[in-house]
Amino acid sequence: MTVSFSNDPTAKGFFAPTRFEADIFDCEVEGQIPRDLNGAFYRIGWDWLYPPKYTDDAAPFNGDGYVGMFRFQDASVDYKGRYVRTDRYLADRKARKQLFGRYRNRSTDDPSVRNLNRTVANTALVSHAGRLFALKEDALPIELDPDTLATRGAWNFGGKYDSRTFTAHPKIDPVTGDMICYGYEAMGDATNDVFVFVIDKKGNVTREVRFKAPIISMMHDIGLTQKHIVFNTTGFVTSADRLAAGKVHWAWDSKVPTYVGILPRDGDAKDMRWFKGPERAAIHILNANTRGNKVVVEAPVSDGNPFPFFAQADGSPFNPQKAGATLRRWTFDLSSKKDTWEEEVLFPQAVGGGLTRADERFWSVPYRYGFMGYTDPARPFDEARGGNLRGRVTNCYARFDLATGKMNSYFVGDVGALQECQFIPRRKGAPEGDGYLIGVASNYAEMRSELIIADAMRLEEGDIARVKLPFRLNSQVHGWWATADDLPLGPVA
Ligand code: V55
Ligand code: FE
Repeated sequence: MTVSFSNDPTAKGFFAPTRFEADIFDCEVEGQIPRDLNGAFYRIGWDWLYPPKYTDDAAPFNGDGYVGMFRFQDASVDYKGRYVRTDRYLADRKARKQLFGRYRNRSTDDPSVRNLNRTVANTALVSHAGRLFALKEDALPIELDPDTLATRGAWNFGGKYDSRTFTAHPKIDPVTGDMICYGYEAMGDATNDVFVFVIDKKGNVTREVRFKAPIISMMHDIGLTQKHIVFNTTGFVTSADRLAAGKVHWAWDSKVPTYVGILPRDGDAKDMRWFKGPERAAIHILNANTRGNKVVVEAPVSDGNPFPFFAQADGSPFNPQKAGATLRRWTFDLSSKKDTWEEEVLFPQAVGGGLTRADERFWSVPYRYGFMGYTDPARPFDEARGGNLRGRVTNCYARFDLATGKMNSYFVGDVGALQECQFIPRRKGAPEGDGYLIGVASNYAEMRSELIIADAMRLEEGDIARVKLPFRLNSQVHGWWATADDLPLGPVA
């Protein structure tokens, strides 16, 4: 069989699949890696082993999971890149071709693999109770070896986790170490069941709550406070009919309201309170707090479909004006009888792809800072060296100060684009936001990737080091930082 990616219009140039695995001992570095940066930055995204079967697939989100690790120690860094050995990847390798069909639609798979776990595990990572997991919201977590990145297989927490799916965005309560997680479409494709779990710091399931969502939609992330868990629906909807018709799992329906369910952490499904609002996409949640009778959620929010590769349900064209996300505050008043909430746009000048991160030691507790990549159209872009991407690349990282309303920015330069940022505390016990902001940058002029390292408190001064890889990295979705306190990290090779 001839391998050709000509049917995937997104797999071109810098975005062509890389299809190799890599080990670099002692990477080339420009600048000085801080000596107190000790641990592993893991990143995950997609990289097609075999081309998608269909040109109308939601190809970016359907590609094989590929994980990278930047391992920092003694002011040096090593890099490792591996495919996640999912059941799907292994079946495709054996067949030497793509056996799987459209995004999250089993009915489009080759009959020989209809009963296989078809997850690509390409979305996010989490470490908890000494284990590292690759996540995608259509399946159970896949455990990885934190040193070698070898795939250990799906994990159901000793059998007590009985949802078929597991979110890409579990939250870890910094006070207790509990992991608060859930699966939507928990009873299978196109079910409105959501199962919520608490997993203690030893890795045991200690609590489960089951509820039914008002619609079947992508419920990608949650807000966690010390008192509540906030679940929001989106306009990405599906149905058994849609899946039987062989379509991509989601279509965006502009007529679907946004429902937000607030569950008390010590409550049951009957204690859930639902609110209803206009067309919105809050795919990722920065952080949330309960303040008296109010639940406050801060998140990058857009007014419509943020992803051009998911079609509009009514057949209308993708609307880029409604796709950009700004950081907004949603306030829910639990003492009011109303089923609506207040929305405030906090930083209208920073419009981005919605990949926000917190200093996660402050998840659910009072916090001050948020971080997010965004596009500053006023910054220069060198089209002669970088190509025709002016105004379209994520060229800045912002640090939002939610106490003062001030924003500080890091600019990547005139031939680059930034992937999701990662905040790393300078040391255990450092104040909130005191540390490093790192992330992978695409260098379009030199067709290779760099890991930039900036001081999170001095973003406008530029990076303090760049780890220069001699090749392009696959497109990242999310990253995760872990130290030897989180994972049994062995000695650096
Ligand atoms: C997201 C990403 C996914 C997915 C569903 O960023 C949602 C949101 C990379 O795959 O399947
Ligand atoms: Fe996500």
